[in-house]
Amino acid sequence: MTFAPKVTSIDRMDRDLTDEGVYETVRSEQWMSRRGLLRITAGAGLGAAIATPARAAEETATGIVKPLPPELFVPHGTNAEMRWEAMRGQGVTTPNDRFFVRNHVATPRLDARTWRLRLWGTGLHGSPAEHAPVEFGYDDLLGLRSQTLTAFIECTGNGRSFYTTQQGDRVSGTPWKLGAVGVARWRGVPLSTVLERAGLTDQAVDLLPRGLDADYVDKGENHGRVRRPLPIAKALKDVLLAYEMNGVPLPPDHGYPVRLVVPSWVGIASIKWLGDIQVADRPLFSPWNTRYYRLFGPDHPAEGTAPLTRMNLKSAFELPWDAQLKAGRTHLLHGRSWSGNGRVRRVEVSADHGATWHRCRLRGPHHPRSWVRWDVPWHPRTPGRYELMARTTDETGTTQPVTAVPNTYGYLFGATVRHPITAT
Ligand SMILES: Nc1nc2c(c(=O)[nH]1)N[C@H]1C(S)=C(S)[C@@H](COP(=O)(O)O)O[C@H]1N2
Ligand SMILES: [Mo]
Repeated sequence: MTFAPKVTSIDRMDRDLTDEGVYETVRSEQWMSRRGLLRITAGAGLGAAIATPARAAEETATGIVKPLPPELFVPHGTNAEMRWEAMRGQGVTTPNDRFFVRNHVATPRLDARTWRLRLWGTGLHGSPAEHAPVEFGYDDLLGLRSQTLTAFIECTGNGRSFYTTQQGDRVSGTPWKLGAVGVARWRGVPLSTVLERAGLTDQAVDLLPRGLDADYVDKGENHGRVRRPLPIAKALKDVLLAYEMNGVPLPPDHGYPVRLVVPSWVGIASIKWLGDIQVADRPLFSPWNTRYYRLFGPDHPAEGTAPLTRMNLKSAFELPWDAQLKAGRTHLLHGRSWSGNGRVRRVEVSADHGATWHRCRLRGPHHPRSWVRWDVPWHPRTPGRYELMARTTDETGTTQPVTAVPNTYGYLFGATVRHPITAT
């Protein structure tokens, strides 16, 4: 997909402002020089008053609407992880019935006929914060020129459990294996189109897209509705306001009627059940870019790293955890690899704890925002327990390491995963 981003004063700067680390420095500098002071806003105020109240669907214990058959999913509280064997024999995309769900609270049931997307804030022409927001209905979006994009969405904590099981690190959060990722063909309107129609100014710095699901309360503390600042440079580059997933309207659990798809970035950026977007001429903050989604811990700065942006590299076998395979036979192993940095270049598999690596055959398309399918033959000679490892190298030359540097929330586990197999 190619977007023609609008050139703003921000784009003209020569640093890569689609990277939030660099961006954070630059925007702080801009703000400091412009106002002489860095003010912190959590994006409260008008936004709260203009939100459409969302009716939560709590019919199920998980708050998830779609069925979660045990052959496809492992439930984790309000979330559901895809079992990797469910991708065996599938095409590039993850069918909607098995796409993982990551919900802070229950899936809200929204009505597209009354739904509105509201854009407001100091980064829009003639719309200071106290003025009426610019509104788009569902049909308005359907009437704009659409684009499609095949991209993965992956939870930042995907693979988190391996910090503990492989490395003995203590981390907090949902103990995902590798199933908090999926690839879909998303269709919708480029966010840049809607921003331009809403009257984006050259002064706009940050967006704060916010969901219509209920407030997120963590250990008694109410953080308000799920919302995470997005730099204008990324918003104008390749972000989609998606209303379709794999050829059908977005299912309720995946953001109906409209969600953001922020390719290659941490899943939290892809706000579901989008209700409003604050457009500001200054940096914005929310708990999702201050206290969450930075790396904390002994190996990181005390205040945490810059907010996380791109996902890292991972590889997964399309096999059950603890799969049983016949010994004395050759099996064609299948899997997928992906990287937030761009295209996957190479995938290798080891069955001897990394002593020797075998190059996999890459199959089908491998687009920079998606994953690539691969296969490799494997012959377990004798019955017993094995560990299969897969690692990938992407177009930047980065390879999955043997161990991952830990962080307290267990984000971005990127090391090779040791997949247990029993040969019988
Ligand atoms: N409004 C809203 N948007 C959200 C979330 C949420 O709980 N509420 N979860 C985020 C997180 S952490 C992830 S990983 C992705 C998951 O998308 P999926 O459930 O469609 O797989 O949605 C993101 N968008
Ligand atoms: Mo996530």
